[in-house]
Amino acid sequence: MNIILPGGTIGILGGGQLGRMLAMEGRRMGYRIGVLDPIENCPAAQVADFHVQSELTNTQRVMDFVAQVDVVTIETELVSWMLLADIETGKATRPSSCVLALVQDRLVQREFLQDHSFPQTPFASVKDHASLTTAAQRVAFPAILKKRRSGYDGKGQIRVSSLDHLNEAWRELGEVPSVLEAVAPFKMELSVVLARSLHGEIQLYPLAENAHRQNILHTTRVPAQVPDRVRLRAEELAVSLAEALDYCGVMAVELFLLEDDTLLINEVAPRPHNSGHFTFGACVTSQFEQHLRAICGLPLGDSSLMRPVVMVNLLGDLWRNGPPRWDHLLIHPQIRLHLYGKTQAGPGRKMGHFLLLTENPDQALDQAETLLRSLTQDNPAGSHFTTENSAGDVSLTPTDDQKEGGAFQPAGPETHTALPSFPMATGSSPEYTQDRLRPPLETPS
Ligand code: AIR
Repeated sequence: MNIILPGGTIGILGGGQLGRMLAMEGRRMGYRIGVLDPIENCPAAQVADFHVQSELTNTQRVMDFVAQVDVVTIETELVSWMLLADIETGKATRPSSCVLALVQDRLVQREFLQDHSFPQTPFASVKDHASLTTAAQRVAFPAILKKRRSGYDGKGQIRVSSLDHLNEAWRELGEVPSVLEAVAPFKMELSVVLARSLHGEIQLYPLAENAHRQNILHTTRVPAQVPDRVRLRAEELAVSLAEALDYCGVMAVELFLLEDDTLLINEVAPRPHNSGHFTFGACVTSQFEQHLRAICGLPLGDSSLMRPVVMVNLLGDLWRNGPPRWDHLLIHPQIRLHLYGKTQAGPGRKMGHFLLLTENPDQALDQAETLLRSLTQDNPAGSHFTTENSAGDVSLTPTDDQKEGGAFQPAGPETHTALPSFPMATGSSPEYTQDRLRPPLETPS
């Protein structure tokens, strides 16, 4: 394959936040970016060179799109692997349809891990009513029934604690092919994000320590606070997996750390990953640039961490009582805010994230929680949302009235909630000091 240099065109199937950050990094590097996604003004379309508004399943539109680009990649597993197989007969496609086929079906993924002797939790296939009992004999409760396809962020899965409960869950999921997995008694959730180039070169990002809330990633702390031998084992598992898949691009391996320091593989994501968002701001090369380098046949960038960091996801729930208080967050110079440009804020929907760069990873999680809370403290009275549908999604489009004032006016500094003083990361330049650039944190309310 020829190397694709800046000036070439990258086609991304899917236009959510991952596509957006790929597009941002790609455009910075001088690539043209095309995005295919059904939603008008989706997050990636807002920053891409061109957007084809189409369902990911519309073969004709997808093929027309692919004809306009030099290399194709995905930002969601919801792309059909069969369509990807058609695409790759005529166009460089990374990751490959084989990898996607394997990863987008939980059972196939589990069987692949088993065949390659990777450690994982006990599991069993559930394909019909009769297999529920067999599955319950093989997998101890508590367990999780997960649809084989199309689930992410806890969607399409139900935790079960008895056979009756399992029967109910099976009905609730629509009696579709599923997998029953034993709940792993983990003490910590970890992930390894890595990039593998076309030539097999690998760059590992530092091990990430993750916390979830309601099955959705809440925070990532890097470096993970684990002994070196745990880190080395996690890296070894991730590298072996990337090699076993003959992977090209960025991928993430989610892991559970058990009490005895055993590691189990939870799942593999064949794309940049939410737990790798810290790289976009805290590492020399972000996971997004790294993915583009890999799929374009270039050497990989340096994945070193420049500063310890905590990433916090910003979910749609934060918008419920009005716009979050970005002024409370942005008062801190060590914060990097990313908002994805989504126009509807649903409960549990990922709307953005922030990074807290720090020299003090021990305290950073508490500090990040304080900052997160500050976003909903002293919300201006009244909601600025124009509509709310039955799913609880709120539109972020202001009415004309609201555009003129009220809730949309940034509140003055006198309304800042008192926040603790956070130790600054040590910058290389002495002029970037807390005192000179930052207003005092303990502002009286
Ligand atoms: N995504 C893909 N797999 C898992 C996640 N979180 C990202 C992709 C996708 C977006 O989430 O960027 O396009 C979909 O987000 P939403 O809020 O529209 O469901």
